Amino acid sequence: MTDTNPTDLKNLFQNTLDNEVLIGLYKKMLLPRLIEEKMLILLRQGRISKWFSGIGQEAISIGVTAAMQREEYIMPMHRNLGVFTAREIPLWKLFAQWQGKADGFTKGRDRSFHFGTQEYKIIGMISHLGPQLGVADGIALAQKLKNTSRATAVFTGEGGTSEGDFHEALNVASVWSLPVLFCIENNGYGLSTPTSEQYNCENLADRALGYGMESHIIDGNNIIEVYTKISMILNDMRENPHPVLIEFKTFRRRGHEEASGTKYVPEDLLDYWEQRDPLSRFEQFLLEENLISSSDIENWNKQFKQEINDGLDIAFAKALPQSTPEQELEDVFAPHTHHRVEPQSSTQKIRVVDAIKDGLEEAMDSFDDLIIMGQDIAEYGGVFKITDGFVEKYGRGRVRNTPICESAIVEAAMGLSIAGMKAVVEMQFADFVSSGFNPIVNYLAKSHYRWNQKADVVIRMPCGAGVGAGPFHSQSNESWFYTVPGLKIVYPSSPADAKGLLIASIEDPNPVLFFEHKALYRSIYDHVPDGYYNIELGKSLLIMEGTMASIITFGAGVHWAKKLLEQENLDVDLIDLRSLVPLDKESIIKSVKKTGKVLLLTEDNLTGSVISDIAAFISEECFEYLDAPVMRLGSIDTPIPFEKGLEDNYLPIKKLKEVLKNLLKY
Ligand SMILES: Cc1ncc(C[n+]2csc(CCOP(=O)(O)OP(=O)(O)O)c2C)c(N)n1
Repeated sequence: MTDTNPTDLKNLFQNTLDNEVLIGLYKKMLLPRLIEEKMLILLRQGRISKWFSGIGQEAISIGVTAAMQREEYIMPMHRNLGVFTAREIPLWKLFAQWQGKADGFTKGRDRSFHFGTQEYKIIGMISHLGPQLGVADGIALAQKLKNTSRATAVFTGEGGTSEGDFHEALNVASVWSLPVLFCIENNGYGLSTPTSEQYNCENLADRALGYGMESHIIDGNNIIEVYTKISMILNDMRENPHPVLIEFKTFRRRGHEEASGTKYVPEDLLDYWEQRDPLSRFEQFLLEENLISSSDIENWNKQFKQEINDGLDIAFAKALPQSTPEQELEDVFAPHTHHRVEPQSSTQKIRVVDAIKDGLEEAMDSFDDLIIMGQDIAEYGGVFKITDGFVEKYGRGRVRNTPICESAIVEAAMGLSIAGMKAVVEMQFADFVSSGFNPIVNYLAKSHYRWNQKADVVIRMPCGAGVGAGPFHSQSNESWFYTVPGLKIVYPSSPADAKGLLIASIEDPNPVLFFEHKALYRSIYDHVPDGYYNIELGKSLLIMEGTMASIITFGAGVHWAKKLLEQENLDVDLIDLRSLVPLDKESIIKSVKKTGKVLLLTEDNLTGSVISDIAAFISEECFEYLDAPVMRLGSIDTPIPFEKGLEDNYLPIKKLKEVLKNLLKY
């Protein structure tokens, strides 16, 4: 609750602004209010499906957007209609978006405000709320690295501040001095949960102290206060990049979404805030100051209502998406054509780790906009020493130690991509990706399909068992991602492949999970070409050629199978898939049709593993060519144990010979 006397308008709006600015702010607030009123009518008529109301909160969206420069990114939430209207997005296009029309911002693939538009420098939310905040960090990082003197504004409700993403994003922004304006709209309720059940401190702005960050509390229902204070704060942030946390005190006057109502909100609270309506009170002030007249108000209402109706006419007449499964599939990934770069003839015999380091270095030399981020990767060189010496060569701007916050860093990588840069994120161990799972599967994976935004990010995943590292440092977790459309999965088994595939993954504008088997890092040597070269994703490699059966595998499995086939001198095809998405289905089919028998081998525990899916595919595609059931061999369905003997029992290596023998005998 911000002021005691809601009618002392002169005192409330202590005005230092030009009349033109004042009237502009008023009109900017009026438009979203009128749109909302119209939407509520359409909702009741069943002509739109859902509505999240920002009535009573317009001063925040409008004040912040008006204070931002047009080229600065704004990242709104579900109650920030004013951000979209203040950036002057054509109304018909907004309406078409809400109606799921083909000409909306997502071709009908996502609803309401879940979209971004580079044209208007607005990056909308995903439903999960918090990831916005870390993405803002990435955009602001790009601005800072490019010395643009631009700030980035991002919104959250007070409910969203309880998510880990909030903490991570603020911490990263503070540690890296990023020019992010974090705007909390504290509107009293998160769905039905009052603030008293959401957090246990007096002001959310106080949290800034813990992050070493500047903060302010602003009356979110006072457009002059919002606009003037935010303008000043932004000027300072542009000159001297640093994050600022703002807590706007306001109130959600309608239900969480229209249909859910406000039964749980005390009447007197609603009355209190109705008297403090940001639009009507400001209107009253402008009238009292003789800056506008009743007929002005009438005219603007008429004009805006006409514009809204015109926009609705256009949107309602627009077509629904006419699409085919093929067209939908085409948009899952950003288009990318592989341009083969031939390897040089000179080679060096090096290990997998050296080859990955080489590949990263070649990519850093080739892409000035490539940023690497990860825990302990700077001076320390990463726990596997892959980035050793990188800071000296590329500087701390491009080789970034991160706090322990996988979500925020994946989100920041997404933000870099939105701002036109490339990112490689090193997971210290693939196991820890679970702490950054949400932005990978929900933000990176879906953004091209949803609104045509590439996620130019490679996530390096040191994975796998065989090093006695126990349940949290040994997992093969590629299957966690295999089921998610929009992610590429690459998994090399040799040094030369690791280098060429890593470079190709970095060239690719899509999100790639790049698995690096730790047990192979220092045990496998190979002649690796010098210089820059790439290997196309989605092409398997026939490691050994035979006629009796096919072993199809990847990662460490390639070496287990190769050793056995060489020892036993067996006449078997050995296919190293090298990438799981895209999958080289053609080579799989060709080999199975030739041999008629197939063993799929994985290090992952069998249930739900990638090979299980490939087995189903082979059964469907090659049934009449098979002389034996499709066989699968993977680890047992337990967590990976630590002790060497237990780990040996877990892994499938010991069983490989017998399973293969049975297959050949079948
Ligand atoms: C991770 C996640 N959990 C739950 C939800 C469901 N949900 C959507 S909005 C919302 C309330 C958000 O409250 P707040 O952040 O205060 O924003 P407000 O709606 O009040 O503007 C909830 C619980 C969600 N979208 N994402």
